[in-house]
Amino acid sequence: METKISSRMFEMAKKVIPGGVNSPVRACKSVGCEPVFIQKAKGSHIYDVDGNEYLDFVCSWGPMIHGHANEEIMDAVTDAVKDGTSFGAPTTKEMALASMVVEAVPSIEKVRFVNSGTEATMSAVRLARGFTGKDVIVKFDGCYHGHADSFLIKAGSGVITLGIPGSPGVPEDIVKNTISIPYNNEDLLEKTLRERGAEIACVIVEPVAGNMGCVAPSATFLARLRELTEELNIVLIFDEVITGFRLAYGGAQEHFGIMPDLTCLGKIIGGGLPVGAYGGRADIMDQIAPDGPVYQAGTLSGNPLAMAAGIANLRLLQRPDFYKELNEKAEFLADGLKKAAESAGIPVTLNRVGSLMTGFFTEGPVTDFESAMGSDADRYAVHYRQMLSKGINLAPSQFEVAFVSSAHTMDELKTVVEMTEWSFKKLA
Ligand code: KE4
Repeated sequence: METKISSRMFEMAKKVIPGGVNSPVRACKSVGCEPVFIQKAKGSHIYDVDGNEYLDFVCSWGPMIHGHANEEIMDAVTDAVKDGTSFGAPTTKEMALASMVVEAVPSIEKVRFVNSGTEATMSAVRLARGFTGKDVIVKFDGCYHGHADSFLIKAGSGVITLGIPGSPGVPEDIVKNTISIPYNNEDLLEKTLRERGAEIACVIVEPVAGNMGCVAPSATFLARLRELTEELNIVLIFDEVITGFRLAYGGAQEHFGIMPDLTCLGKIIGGGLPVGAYGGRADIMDQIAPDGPVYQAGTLSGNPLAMAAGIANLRLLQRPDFYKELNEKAEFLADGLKKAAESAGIPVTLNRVGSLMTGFFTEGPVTDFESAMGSDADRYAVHYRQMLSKGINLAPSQFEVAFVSSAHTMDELKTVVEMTEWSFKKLA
């Protein structure tokens, strides 16, 4: 692949943007190469500034569940923009999308839109603290909830990839109220919640972890978490920024049948435009200003263009059999990758939930942060570069997930399996 223009763009970008990127993982540091600059995208493909074409499994980190530049979503945004871009006032579009979210997500009675997943989780935690009058929060090692101070302790995406345990700039005073324990460890969870329940405002969890790579909850983990938080007056927050509208139209909470008190959303509900949201029990949400004392605000929250894209995105998800077909494609791909590893004789643990998956370069099983960290990230880096050279764009980190979209065709997935077998054999 000729990437001269990307290289030149990267050098120029680094002069005016830290690291030349607006989000760390995009710098591709952990996979040992420079990022390519994307010119445009359509369906399952992205095209870089040197004219190279790639089959895309990053999908903008989740929003592009229908593939890129979907006609209905483009039309919805094009129509909306003719009426203006932002008013800073209520609109029917934000009410329409809020009604769709309330109808779709089992536990959400009321929802507030913000502009990113980070804003959603940050606001949900403040709300839980305000509602309970307690300060401590519990998260899980390897889970990432955005870059708000309270979360940057053994976070997942970005922090793990760059090997930063927490982050400079986060005051000790903040993280002293954050407890981080291993994912799927029910004994330690119960011990922690019972010992410190009187101080714990909330537990925030990725119901399927996507930021240490794909790690599924054990058969009993989420139910146990729900039982304990119910008993101990602790708000349970599902961070469904990745899983929301991805695992099912009602998200992971529909998929697993577990009802949290608050849910954070992002990515898919914006159809590629900046949106986040937090919602849940009305008695909790009513504590949010202006009706309640817990403050949260945002200039562009509920932006009409983003709302239009989100409405179009969710409408497309309502097609009968959408998730069945999407998950069948993902299952085909995952099975093919497993067979490719077996055929090449290299240890790969393939974790998949719905249309989210990660191939960990380790014997496995991978059930938490520690076992995920046992993966050979250097080997993944070689695999990433080899696949990119064949026009297949994987996540530039062993500790992220691959996303399948409805735009990926079976023929394309067959090609990916073939290229994977070629790459794995070169690694063996
Ligand atoms: P944003 O602030 O990036 O919109 O959302 C933060 C966030 C919150 N919760 C979960 C479960 C998330 O996965 C994320 C962000 N995901 C990463 C990728 N794993 C975004 C990619 C990036 O940081 O550039």
